[in-house]
Amino acid sequence: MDDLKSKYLGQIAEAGDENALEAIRVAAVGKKGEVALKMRELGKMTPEERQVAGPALNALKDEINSALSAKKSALADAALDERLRTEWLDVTLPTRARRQGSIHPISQATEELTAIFAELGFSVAEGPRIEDDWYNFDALNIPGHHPARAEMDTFYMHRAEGDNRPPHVLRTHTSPVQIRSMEKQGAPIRVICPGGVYRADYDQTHTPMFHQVEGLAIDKDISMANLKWVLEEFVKAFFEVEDVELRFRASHFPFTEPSAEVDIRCSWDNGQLKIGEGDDWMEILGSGMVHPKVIAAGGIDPEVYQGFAFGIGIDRLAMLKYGIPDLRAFFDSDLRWLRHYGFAALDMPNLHGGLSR
Ligand code: 2NL
Repeated sequence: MDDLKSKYLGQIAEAGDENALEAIRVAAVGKKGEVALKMRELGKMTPEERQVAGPALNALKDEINSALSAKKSALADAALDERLRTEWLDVTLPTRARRQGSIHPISQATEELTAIFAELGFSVAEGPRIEDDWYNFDALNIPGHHPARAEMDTFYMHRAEGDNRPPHVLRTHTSPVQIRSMEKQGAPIRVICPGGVYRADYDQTHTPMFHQVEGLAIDKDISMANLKWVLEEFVKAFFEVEDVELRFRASHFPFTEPSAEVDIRCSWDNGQLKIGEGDDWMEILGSGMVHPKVIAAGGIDPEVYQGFAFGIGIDRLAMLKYGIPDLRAFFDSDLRWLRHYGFAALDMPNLHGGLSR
């Protein structure tokens, strides 16, 4: 019996893993193990022998079992120590790069065109998006009966009962900012006014809020030749082309006389727009010589001063420059488009569903 004990305790001490331990358990104290065989021999013994051998076998069985479980937990501890030793994290490593937000294409276009006009001597002015109807319409020689004033086209602010202030509107162009600039600064003046404007229009090519930049230059001898040069310089710089050709078409705006719509020479080769060359023309802006009534509305003497003005849609400029075919890419909550065009502005977590694709 001492042989059995030292044999199995020795094997247990040597066992390298749980499988080896289990094999030892089966061989030693399993149903058909060596201790069980010895137990069966008890029947052949004399009662005296049995009284000694029985408890001794039980004690042996207990001893082997407790050696097995002690060894089992020692093996588990060793395995854990080994994992702790080999599996580790370097908490000082830099984190995975997070995609940063980036500028929206309309903001990008606004910054670029502002820098270009700054080089041409234009300062920048901003103003309120809610205007009274004098700044938005009357000062711009848009009479009370003009269709642009109708609620069909213009968003009017709700007015409480007894509110006697003049009607207020969401500005339909940034011209009111130029009127305010004339009032504040007087002549001579060279200013651009970029910003959001509102019209009650919504379809494939119109959104109720869009962006415009208007320019104004007033001095004692300003002509349409100055307008043409400024616009040429702007178009070349903005679209990054060596040369452009502009075409002025007679038009009408209440706030300019004469008025011209301006096209740039371009080509469309299987969907690819090239600016400055080709046989096509693309309208990009409206312009003209500021109407004397508008100069007077800005507090400047139209007998002494005259000037030019123009208005350009920024959203469309951005679409043309960055190759974005659908206006809705700017304003939809579907982020795939802006990402597609390299603008990841909305990739910030927790905004529009965060980083999900
Ligand atoms: C267009 C037309 C234009 C102006 C805007 C303007 C401003 C003042 C006085 C006179 Cl304060 N004119 N702005 C002039 C001509 C055209 O915009 O179709 N824009 C996309």
